[in-house]
Amino acid sequence: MSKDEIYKQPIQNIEDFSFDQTVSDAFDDMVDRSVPGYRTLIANIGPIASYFLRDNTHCYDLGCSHGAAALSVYHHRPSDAITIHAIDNSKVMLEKCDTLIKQAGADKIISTQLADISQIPITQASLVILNLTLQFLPVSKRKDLLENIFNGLIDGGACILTEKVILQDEYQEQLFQQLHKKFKSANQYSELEISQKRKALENVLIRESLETHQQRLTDIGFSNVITWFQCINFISILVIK
Ligand code: GEK
Repeated sequence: MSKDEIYKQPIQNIEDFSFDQTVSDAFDDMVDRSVPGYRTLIANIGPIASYFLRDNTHCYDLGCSHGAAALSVYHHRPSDAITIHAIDNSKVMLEKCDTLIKQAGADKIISTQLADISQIPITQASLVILNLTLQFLPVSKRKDLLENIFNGLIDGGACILTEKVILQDEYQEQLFQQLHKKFKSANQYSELEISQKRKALENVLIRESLETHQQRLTDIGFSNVITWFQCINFISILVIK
């Protein structure tokens, strides 16, 4: 795993963050050191999946990156009568995902697809995972995607939605921004790295509040919207049809 040193040196013109080769090379280190609780999320997605997966249905990992969530589901699958679709629109991220899936011997169960998640059909799904992905989709496209997921889920099927959120209360928002920064500093990111990365993400990762997510999901028709995980400003919700 390459160490994430992408923003270590001063950069004159900071470009918008994108999931290119440099990011793919450093991704596993980056996500571990930047997302509080990432390993806990991945470790729990599999067991949660095992509760919801049904034979002859599909599981979708949307914005799969290197396939960590898809592989967690794979390792906890209740049977082989499911297909896991690992989908990402970054060619380089998906190539690495493919390699890791083959290394795990999981390629009979997990199929990968290079696609924009706002353009894909979702059918006969018992579980859909959006682990830190919806935040990268333009806000205007989020409701359509979640409606597509709702329509593609079987009754009792679930969606795991993990997001970095914005807090509605100004004091709490500032506090959690600072606490997230402390988390990154504790993981050996310098002030420069933190501020340059923040700039690169500012137009790319658009946070919404937990309340906004909950309202949208309820409006779409999901019967249960339950927060099952939170670490600072990273929240994962279990949404059940
Ligand atoms: C994990 N879920 O390790 N269509 C397809 N993929 C997309 C789109 C889109 N429209 N927009 C962004 N992506 C992973 C982590 S990372 C989160 C998810 C992060 C993809 C993008 O290429 C990237 O691989 C992923 O979503 C977001 O459990 O890096 O903070």
